[in-house]
Amino acid sequence: MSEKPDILLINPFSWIRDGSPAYLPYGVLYLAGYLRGKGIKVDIFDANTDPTDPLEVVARNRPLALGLSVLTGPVINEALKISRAAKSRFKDIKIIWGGLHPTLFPKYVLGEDSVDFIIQAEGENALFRLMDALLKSREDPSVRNLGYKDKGNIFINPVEDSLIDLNLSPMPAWDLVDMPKYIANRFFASRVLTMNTSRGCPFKCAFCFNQGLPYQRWRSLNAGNIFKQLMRLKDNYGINGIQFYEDSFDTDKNRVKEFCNLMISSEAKVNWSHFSNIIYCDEAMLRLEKAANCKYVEYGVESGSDRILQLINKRQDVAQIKEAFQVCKRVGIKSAALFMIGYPSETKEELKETIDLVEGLPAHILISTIYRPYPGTPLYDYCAKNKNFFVPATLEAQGEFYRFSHMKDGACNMSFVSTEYLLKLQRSFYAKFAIKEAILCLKEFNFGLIIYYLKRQMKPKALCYTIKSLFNRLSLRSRDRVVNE
Ligand code: B12
Ligand code: SF4
Repeated sequence: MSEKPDILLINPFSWIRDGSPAYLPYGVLYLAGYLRGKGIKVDIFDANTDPTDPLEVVARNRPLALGLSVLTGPVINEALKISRAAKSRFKDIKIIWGGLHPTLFPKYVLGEDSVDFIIQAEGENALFRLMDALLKSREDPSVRNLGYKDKGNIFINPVEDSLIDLNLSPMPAWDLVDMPKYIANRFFASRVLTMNTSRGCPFKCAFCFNQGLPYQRWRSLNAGNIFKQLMRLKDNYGINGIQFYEDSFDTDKNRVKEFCNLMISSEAKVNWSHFSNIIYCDEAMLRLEKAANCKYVEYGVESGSDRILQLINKRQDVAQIKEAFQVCKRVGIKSAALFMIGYPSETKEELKETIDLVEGLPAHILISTIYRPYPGTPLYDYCAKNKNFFVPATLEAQGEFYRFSHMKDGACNMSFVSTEYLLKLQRSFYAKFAIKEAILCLKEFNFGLIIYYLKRQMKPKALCYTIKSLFNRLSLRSRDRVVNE
């Protein structure tokens, strides 16, 4: 850290895969770039790459404020630990929470003693205005998106409808995090970083937080700016792959076309991948993407049951899903199928339809998660009404409840099948995923990645999980065969 920052943005420990974090924390990176451009002194403490106690960093720098980035997951508990420790040691420090959790649960978060302010929704403008006021030792309760406390009462201001122009904003402050640690060896390139070039999503899936949040309308960097960011990463960090990690990369077809043409004409030699929607699948477009070095597309398949697809308001049916994966195969782009199990009211027969669908798809990667209700979504309301579901009452319990693959008791199982079956099924998908990935590495001659996977499997915990998954897979398969005979 060069000079004393006015605000220290904190990315609390959130997710590490095999010793290194895979996804850059674009929330704090964009915020830091923006604040810096407005003359606020800012630094980032990234707990995913730095094992130092964050309090030591605070003690050394004594910033006026800490800004914690918190989504709805176990990261809540990490953020709580930091906030409480910081507040008890440095009484005057202002603690601000931003990100999706305070956006969705403003009252719960402001109810926490150690938190002074929350900022909902898009953070740039509101955080700048709040910091500006704090630096001038005044209060500005009119800031849109702000939540605060006064004499024990909680106030939550309306959410701003006008959003910043991403094309006029500074680049993310990559220089403030340990970038080499984020460079990942993936099957489609050996030095991959993530990029985030759009916000919001035009779809309205019934389980997704995007529902009903007005600021979530889709907006993006233009093709020229995507290309500029990509080249900056290539020149500064020597990468040869980019994973566009955002809700809906290809909503604007012209943007993607222009970007592809830039990649083709510049001969940038960077492979890339992105998320997409089944209904965006278009053979001509994928061919252009392939010519521009796109190697891999991840689709939200979600379910193999048309009833469930309707229930979750996913604008696709099973026939369209099958066709999209065939198109990828024809074009020669690798594909991933992302799907969930354990939807409210889902039956064993419907789960079987999902198994049949995803296992029959020519997808290279399968990623399954177990459904969890997020407040603010229609499916959450459905669970509250039909399953008597309510959000855990404390922040700690929320962090625990929204843990990935965590399902210790039946309390959060919204489906009509047993929790045991869901967990077994998920493990069995993991086994299939591991096998598919191993085959892919062999086919691609990616020996670096093969060695890396072998090393990973040597760890007792990982080995146990994989063996258990394989057994689960075999036992579920033989049980299904018996049932079907
Ligand atoms: C990259 C990513 C991850 C990464 C990194 C997360 C991170 N710290 O950035 C990792 C892999 C860690 C991750 C994990 C999980 N993720 Co995730 N992830 C994403 C993804 C695809 C992109 C995030 C991103 O870069 N956005 C772009 C930036 C610019 O936006 P942003 O982060 O929201 O930041 C803006 C504002 O929120 C705000 N803000 C953010 N931080 C701060 C801090 C302060 C102080 C202030 C004032 C403002 C502020 O200002 C920013 C700029 O405007 C999103 C999809 C999405 N739409 O965002 C899902 C998403 C955030 N993830 C989601 C989920 C469910 C998870 C998991 C719970 C999944 C799981 N079951 O394990 C885990 C939880 C991990 C944990 N330990 O708690 C959901 C969140 C739902 C929710 N209610 O929170 C999303 C929205 C996906 C979805 N469509 O459902 N995720
Ligand atoms: S397409 Fe993805 S990000 Fe968009 S609403 Fe559906 S689940 Fe959410």
